[in-house]
Amino acid sequence: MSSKYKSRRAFIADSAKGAIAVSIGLSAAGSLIPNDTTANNYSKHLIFTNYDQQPLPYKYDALENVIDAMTMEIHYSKHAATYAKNLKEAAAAEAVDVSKPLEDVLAKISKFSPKMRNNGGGHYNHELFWQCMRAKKDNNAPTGKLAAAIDKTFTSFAEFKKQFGDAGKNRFGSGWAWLYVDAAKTLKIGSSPNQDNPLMDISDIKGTPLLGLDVWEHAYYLKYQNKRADYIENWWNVVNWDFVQQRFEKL
Ligand code: MN3
Repeated sequence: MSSKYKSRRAFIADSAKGAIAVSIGLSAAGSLIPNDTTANNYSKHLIFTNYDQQPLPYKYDALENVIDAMTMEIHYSKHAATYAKNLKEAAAAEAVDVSKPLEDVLAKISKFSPKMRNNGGGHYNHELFWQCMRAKKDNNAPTGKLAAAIDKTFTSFAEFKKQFGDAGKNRFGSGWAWLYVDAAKTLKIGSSPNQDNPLMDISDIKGTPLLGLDVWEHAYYLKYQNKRADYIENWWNVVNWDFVQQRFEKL
């Protein structure tokens, strides 16, 4: 628990109108995101996450041969559902206005509890992750402006996949690999531990995520066991490049 969080909670506890006081505090700072000192490259066009778990955009067996149906079912209905449930508990306890996008909280996550950080990240990351996938496709690759930007930044799609794969393979323990856009509008590859992500003010890598890969063991262990590299290699076949490209073009 950060000292900032303790003081914030103490403030809430001391105030008979805690929720009102906090909401005034937020509006006094203007919108939570623009002109923020964290300098996250946060694009309002990419706000999409609310606090409720959204329906999976395909059936559990849609990614079969890459991610098996049982893994998808447990991952979505147990792991991810629990992040959403715990996030809402944290939001209630910390007087967060859940009618506003979750991204607002992530950008100032250092001011909230570890429960908010872990479950807010967990919920956001998984909501994005499901959208980043679709049924297996041959010769699956980005097209258009995103393909051109990837070639320009990483020299080729093959080199991009190698670097992104390395980010996932080299993440020790649990975490995520990301393709994100930084404040200078440059495509970047990075990874974050646990359920952190580039939107968070505490993150070592900062920007707007375009594509995320879950490398927690729960994402692949039933089918791949210890072979994370095989999971990553197969995962390229189910990446929804249309979705990633749409995000890129909205920036
Ligand atoms: Mn997961």
